[in-house]
Amino acid sequence: MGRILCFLIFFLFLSLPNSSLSSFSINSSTPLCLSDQSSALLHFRNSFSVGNSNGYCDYYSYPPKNSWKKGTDCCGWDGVTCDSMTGHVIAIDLSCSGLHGPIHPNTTLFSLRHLQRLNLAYNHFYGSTISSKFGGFAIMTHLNLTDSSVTGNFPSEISHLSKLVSLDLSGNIDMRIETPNLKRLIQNLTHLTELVLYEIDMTSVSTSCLTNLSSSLTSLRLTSCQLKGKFPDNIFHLPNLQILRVGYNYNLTGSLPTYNWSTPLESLTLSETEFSIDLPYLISNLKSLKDLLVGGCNLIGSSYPTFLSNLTQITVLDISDNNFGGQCPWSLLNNTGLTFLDLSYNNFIGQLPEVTTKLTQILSSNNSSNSQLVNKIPSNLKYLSLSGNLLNGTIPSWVYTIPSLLELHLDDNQFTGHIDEFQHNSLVSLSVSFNNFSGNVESKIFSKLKSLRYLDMSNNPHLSLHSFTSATNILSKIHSLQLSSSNITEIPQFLRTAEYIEYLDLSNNHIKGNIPSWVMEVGKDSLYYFSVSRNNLTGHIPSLICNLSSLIFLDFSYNRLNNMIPPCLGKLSDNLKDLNLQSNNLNGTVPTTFAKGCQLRSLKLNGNQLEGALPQSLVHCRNLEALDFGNNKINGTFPCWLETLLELRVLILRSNNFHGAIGNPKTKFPFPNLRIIDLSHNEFHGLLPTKFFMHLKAMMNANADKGELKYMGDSYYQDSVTLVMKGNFIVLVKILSLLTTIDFSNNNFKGEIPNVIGELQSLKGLNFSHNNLIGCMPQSLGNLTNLEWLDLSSNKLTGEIPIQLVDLTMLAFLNLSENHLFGHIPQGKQFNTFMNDSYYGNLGLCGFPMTKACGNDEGQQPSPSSTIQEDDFEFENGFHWKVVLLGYGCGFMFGLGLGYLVFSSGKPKWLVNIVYGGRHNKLRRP
Ligand SMILES: *[C@@H]1O[C@H](CO)[C@@H](O)[C@H](O)[C@H]1NC(C)=O
Ligand SMILES: *[C@@H]1O[C@H](CO)[C@@H](O)[C@H](O)[C@H]1NC(C)=O
Ligand SMILES: *[C@@H]1O[C@H](CO)[C@@H](O)[C@H](O)[C@H]1NC(C)=O
Ligand SMILES: *[C@@H]1O[C@H](CO)[C@@H](O)[C@H](O)[C@H]1NC(C)=O
Ligand SMILES: *[C@@H]1O[C@H](CO)[C@@H](O)[C@H](O)[C@H]1NC(C)=O
Ligand SMILES: *[C@@H]1O[C@H](CO)[C@@H](O)[C@H](O)[C@H]1NC(C)=O
Ligand SMILES: CC(=O)N[C@H]1CO[C@H](CO)[C@@H](O)[C@@H]1O
Repeated sequence: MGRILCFLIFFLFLSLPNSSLSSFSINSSTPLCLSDQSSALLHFRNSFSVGNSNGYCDYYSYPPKNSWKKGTDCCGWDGVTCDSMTGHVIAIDLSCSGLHGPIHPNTTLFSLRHLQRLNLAYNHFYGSTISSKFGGFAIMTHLNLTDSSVTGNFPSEISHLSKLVSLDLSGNIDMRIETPNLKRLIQNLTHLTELVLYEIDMTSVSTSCLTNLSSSLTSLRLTSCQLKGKFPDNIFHLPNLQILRVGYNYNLTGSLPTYNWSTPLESLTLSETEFSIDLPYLISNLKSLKDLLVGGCNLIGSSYPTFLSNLTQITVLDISDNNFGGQCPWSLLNNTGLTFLDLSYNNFIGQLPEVTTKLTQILSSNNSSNSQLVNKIPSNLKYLSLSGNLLNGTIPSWVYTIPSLLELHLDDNQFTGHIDEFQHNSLVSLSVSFNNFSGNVESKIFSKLKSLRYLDMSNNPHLSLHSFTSATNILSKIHSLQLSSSNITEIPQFLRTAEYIEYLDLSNNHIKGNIPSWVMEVGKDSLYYFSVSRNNLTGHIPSLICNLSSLIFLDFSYNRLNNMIPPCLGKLSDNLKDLNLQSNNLNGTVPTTFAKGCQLRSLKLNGNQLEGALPQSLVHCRNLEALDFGNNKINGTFPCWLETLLELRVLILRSNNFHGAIGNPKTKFPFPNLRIIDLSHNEFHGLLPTKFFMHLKAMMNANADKGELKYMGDSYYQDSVTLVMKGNFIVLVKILSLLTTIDFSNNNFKGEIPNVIGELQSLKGLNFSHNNLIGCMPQSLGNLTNLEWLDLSSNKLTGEIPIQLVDLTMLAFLNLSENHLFGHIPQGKQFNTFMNDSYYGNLGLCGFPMTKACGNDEGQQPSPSSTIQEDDFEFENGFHWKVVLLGYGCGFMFGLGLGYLVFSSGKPKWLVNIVYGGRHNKLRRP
């Protein structure tokens, strides 16, 4: 989606009627450049170094501007325009010039007082702020700093530029605008026709300040600005507005005018907003509409887009992600002007239409009423996405011959048949993954695709890729290759010359043998994502891997790699964010050289033969979210030094040789974000770490992130861990950030379960089984209302099962077996679903489902959700029950622990009888 959006933005740039580039032409009759201005220009340009240009400029091959030389007439330099009368420099276009470095606040640029147009777009100004001195260009009409890495607050002085006609500061994602400055700008810049601020942070902007936009405005572009609140209605009535793009402001609400709406709007983007849109109404009103982007919108009205066929002028249409069903509106393809069509993520059915001549049209209309026809190849189409629908059938031949196509997305449908030879050499991005394509993919299919950068063919189980992976001399421009789950047995040979490869996913195949060293050579400067997870790789991980200095994500998990982890991997972590080597045969120690500034976010080494201690240098990795060292032979004491990692959510030390007591936190706010901790199957001893439990803030707030299900990890990478949940091993492919579990099972923890455990209210799983815990089950367990599994088995717990547990309505798994619990098993709700195996080995428990009955009055079951009031026990038989309960009963804070003493010493049996007998009237001590 991100890439698509990116493309969209690039693409829409291009589709603007007048590119500002063309307006900087050099007039042959201009007088010579003034010498002070010439040196100011040179000084300005030379204050930057010249390096790589912005990706946008590469993509569209912007010409270099090389003619700036001392001693030549500056009015003849590329991108410089002088006034024909005075010789003053009035326009500078240094866009896409690869300028690197900050703009100094005292730069000589500001001495060029006569500037009317300044374009510094697509350079790298390294987080410079926009100096207030920009406000000194009194007669400036055009200012363009798009995508040039300027940051900071938008200066109020820009509103001094009262002649400004066009302002473009878009794409500077670290720049902010606050309401007062935007308000001032809008009030003072009354000549403004273009206001382009997309991707600038407007989180705190109050949308009402947009109400007074100048009526001369023709273009307003505020896509992805984090705008929220209600979009002013009157903007839809601005008499000259042709371009309105406010999409991807997820919390922006508003509605379209319902009457008297006549507008010259040609381009409208409302995708991914909360606008209510009556699409048929919109289409019948906007007669001049050429671009319409309403992906992921709140559409009201018809669910079948027949009305779309009325859009006969349309060139750009995005109705993705809207639950449209039925046949695709293929007639759109008859629009010769159509350049962009996104129908992805709907429920469209049927087959792609055939393109037909008049003759065959007559023939086929006779015999197949189903088949759809379009007049001719949509020859201007640049982007076609049909991803995520229910389309089937084969890909008709016209699709392979659209002359200008840049992107084709057919993934996630039910297409069948062969993939044919692509005839369009312009194609940049192709995805056919998650379909039922079959047959042999010959390398010649791709031989014409000289510009292809993105290829995703993964998950077509019947596709044979052997001749494709053994081919050489194809796809030399490839940046991203996805061949996951494709039955391939080797790393594709053509990658040997793929010097631009950035993203390589070969996971879940049958690749065998060693990791070839040429991969480390080819991807040296570019490869950032590399997964060969779930293959049959053998041998060691070559230290050459550390050549891949751009790596952010490395996944070699689930192979048969052996030997040591190259120690240099620790040093790679000034870029590396995710390192996954789990389930191999690696031995030796965990790399120790994590340096300050380490960027690591997840480190998964589960299921190897690693030994030695954990390296303390991991604390340099301040962004760590997930650490999984489970199932190794690592020893040492509890790594409490990890407690200062503010982002740490998952800590898994399961099945190692850790030992010793956990002790107390050393800092005030230990593990503030921890949600999953698994220390099971080690040799930890001592008391349960009450002081840590008291601070596990992320486990306390049950409602914090309920609303939407958020998964951990970036969009390109989802975390997964294996946990024991409800008694079974379960691999959680995506860790719900809601999931919180504690597993301390199979250690030697002793003492009682602290009451404070009841404050960890977002816990879904709690496992203290197979330890030496004593005392009663705290009543506070009844507060853990999200609990789905609870295992306290094989300890020495005593007392009754707190009746409060009946209120744990999510509880699906309960194991209290092999303890010294006694008394009546609570009845009702979930407790009716647990069987004997939840309780066996507790000789004192009685009632359903145990065969042992509870004394004489089984008829009197406690009401399911009754909670025990202290008052219930006061003054019966002249005895002060409250005191007794506080002193000896389970589940009352002060009495914790004493309960156990009472029974292990077998002491005041009578008291126990009275207490429990008094409560349920049916306890019989063994
Ligand atoms: C509006 O523009 C005028 C003329 O340039 C300027 O003097 C004034 O300070 C500006 N007002 C604001 C609020 O910026
Ligand atoms: C800003 O400059 C870039 C690069 O020249 C151009 O593509 C874009 O259209 C300009 N913005 C405006 C609003 O003209
Ligand atoms: C939308 O608003 C809600 C509530 O104010 C907020 O939690 C959420 O993060 C916002 N969503 C986006 C994408 O900004
Ligand atoms: C589409 O066009 C047809 C024929 O011109 C017209 O009857 C219908 O109302 C139009 N639909 C919309 C939504 O404009
Ligand atoms: C598109 O072409 C097909 C086939 O000729 C035809 O049936 C259909 O009516 C056309 N649609 C439009 C809107 O022109
Ligand atoms: C294609 O999908 C349609 C609608 O879901 C279905 O009726 C048809 O049988 C499918 N055709 C094939 C070849 O699978
Ligand atoms: C042109 C000019 O005066 N440039 C100076 C601007 O300020 C920086 C440091 O703040 C100096 O290094 C430049 O020489």
